[in-house]
Amino acid sequence: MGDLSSNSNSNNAENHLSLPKARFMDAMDIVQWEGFWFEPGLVQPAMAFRSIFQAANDDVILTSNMKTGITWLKSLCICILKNPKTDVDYDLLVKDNPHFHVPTIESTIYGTKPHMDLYKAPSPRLLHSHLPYIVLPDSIKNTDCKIVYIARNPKDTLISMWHFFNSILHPDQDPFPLESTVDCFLSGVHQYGPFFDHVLQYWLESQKNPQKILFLKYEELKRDPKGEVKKLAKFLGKPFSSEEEIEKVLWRCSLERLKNLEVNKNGSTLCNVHNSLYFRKGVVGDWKKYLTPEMEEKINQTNRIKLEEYGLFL
Ligand code: PAP
Repeated sequence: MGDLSSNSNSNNAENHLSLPKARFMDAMDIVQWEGFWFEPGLVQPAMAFRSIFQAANDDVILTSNMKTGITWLKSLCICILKNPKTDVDYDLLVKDNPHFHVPTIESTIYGTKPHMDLYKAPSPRLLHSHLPYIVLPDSIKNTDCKIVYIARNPKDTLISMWHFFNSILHPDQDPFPLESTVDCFLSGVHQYGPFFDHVLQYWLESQKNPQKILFLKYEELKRDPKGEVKKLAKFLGKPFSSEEEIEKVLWRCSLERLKNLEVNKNGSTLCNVHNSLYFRKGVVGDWKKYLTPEMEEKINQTNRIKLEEYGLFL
């Protein structure tokens, strides 16, 4: 089995010695903090984020578990908030991958030294976090900044994760068996897991405070892109002024277009992960090609117990 551990793990060993530990897929150590699992090197940056970060009222914080469509959401928000309206041909997405423009706070900011100075970033700041709601800094929860969460059907999320982990293995390493990947996913012992608790926390918070947290579903974005993107822009206080504007944003952020941009075909942004790995198929129901009926039923059962009970259908 391959080793997915990052180099930063040993540097932060002292920060997680007392935390519960497990192995993810026999390939990577993970530790539990505040009820969720993280690669060890992420715990200290996540703690720093929680204690140091000061949100501003006009910040926009995107949040997600892994592989639920954040690259798409980042792209859409870049177009809505960052591309100047006065220059309709200017397109930040051509210059860099969306993960470059919208840093993932715990890893990209607090996981590097010296920390990037977030306070010099132009307003409104557009940032992202994979962290569960429970560990977000109080200043995010207590200021007027907005949160947008993107959720995705657990079966497609799992298959997307499985492909991603297989694609970063060394060529001589065997792919991860799907069956044990399903077991890890359902037991919650994976990066940012349990998946279901992560989604549920944001869902419940968005129900309590819909002005502050917009809860989007990947499948809805695929089914009704115009309607969902209109909703997003309105929530961000930047409603579209014409149908053409919406069409343009959707085209700019389409998977086919982003995948074929030079910067995404050949560049790399985060931890030497090749940009092309963020763009695969983007098909709803892709899981049908891979999961057995038994695996499907196990996931459906967990979905029913964990999410449908709370009125959330993914
Ligand atoms: P991350 O957690 O590594 O950042 P994230 O962007 O959340 O990944 O999810 C990746 C998924 O979104 C991939 O799904 P797939 O494996 O099922 O294909 C990827 O293809 C999909 N994706 C990326 N960009 C887009 C886009 N512009 N439109 C639709 N889907 C997209």
